[in-house]
Amino acid sequence: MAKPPVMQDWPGLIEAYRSWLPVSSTTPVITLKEGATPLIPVNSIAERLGRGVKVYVKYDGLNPTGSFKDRGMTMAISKAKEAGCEAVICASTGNTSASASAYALRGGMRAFVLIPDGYVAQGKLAQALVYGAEVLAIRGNFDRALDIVQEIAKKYPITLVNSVNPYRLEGQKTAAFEIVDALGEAPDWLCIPMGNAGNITAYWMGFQEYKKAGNCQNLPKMMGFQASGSAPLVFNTTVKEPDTIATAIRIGNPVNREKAMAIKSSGNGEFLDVTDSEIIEAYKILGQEEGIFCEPASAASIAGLLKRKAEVPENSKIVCVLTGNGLKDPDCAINNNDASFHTNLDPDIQTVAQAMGL
Ligand code: AN7
Repeated sequence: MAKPPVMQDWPGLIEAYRSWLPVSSTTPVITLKEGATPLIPVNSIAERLGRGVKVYVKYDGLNPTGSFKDRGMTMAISKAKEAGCEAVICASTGNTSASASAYALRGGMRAFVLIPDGYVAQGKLAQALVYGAEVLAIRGNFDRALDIVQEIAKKYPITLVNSVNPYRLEGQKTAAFEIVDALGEAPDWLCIPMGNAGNITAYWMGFQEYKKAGNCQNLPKMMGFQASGSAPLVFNTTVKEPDTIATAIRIGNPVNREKAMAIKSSGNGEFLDVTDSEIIEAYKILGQEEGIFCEPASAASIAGLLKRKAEVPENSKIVCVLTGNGLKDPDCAINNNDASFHTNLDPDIQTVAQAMGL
């Protein structure tokens, strides 16, 4: 009998893609075995598009701390460790802080995380606290927090692990490698939510490197989506008071703006905004029709694809990136679903059977 594939064989993305990454034999590899996330067909979305289109989601919410940030953080923290660093800092809408906290802990470093007070989803805040980070909540938004941590990292011997740290993008580009390795080619479209635009930049790097090496023949069209209330890249502006239910991408002044704009001006990218209600509609479709629970920011990739339905090429292959796990934001889930939830029932058979409609 053939031996089944064993997940334990997966060494984490630095080992898996070592020759593509700026690591040497002496780099200490700090890993939680991130990467190797599934590419799942989503027929409910494909059916809405018709014309032979195939749609997959790259479910990066299955990473060890529940988001794609782990791909970048294994690299950033390993390189920080290699450089002898003892503390890291980041600003975060939640996922970066969760990931930085976990990887810094494993690397034996302190983690300081600055977050916008009241605008980080419960699951993410819980993670930073559980992983023992020093959590600093400011009365200000993410953009302000990022300004502060950039200044602190300049002044003190603390390594910045936001996506201005180039090792973050190096790690994150492996998601593009995994997609090509799984499909045998690049998709026609890659649909992805944008906040600071680090991830879209990393994917673009990954696809380009693979194409150059002959691992794929084509490059995907990069479809970047932002929430309408926080869409500085779509409208080519800075948003002073960004607002959206998708708190992960509640960002008004993206730090990777120029890199994102370069993708767009090269003719390989298109940016579009999606409203909160379009995000929630996509979020519900994934939950109710696919059994896939992502966080609202991630659902922007599906919302954007559905909004661009008329432009999808016939028989194309599309990958939507689900950047974060739905469990991160239980409040959003509880407030946005169509489930029948019967509460305060008398604890007897008759009442329960009646509530069941029997
Ligand atoms: C689920 O955690 O910026 O365009 O501080 O958590 O690379 O910024 C999170 C961003 C998409 C946007 N989806 O990625 C942070 C943070 C989820 C996210 C994005 C984020 P970028």
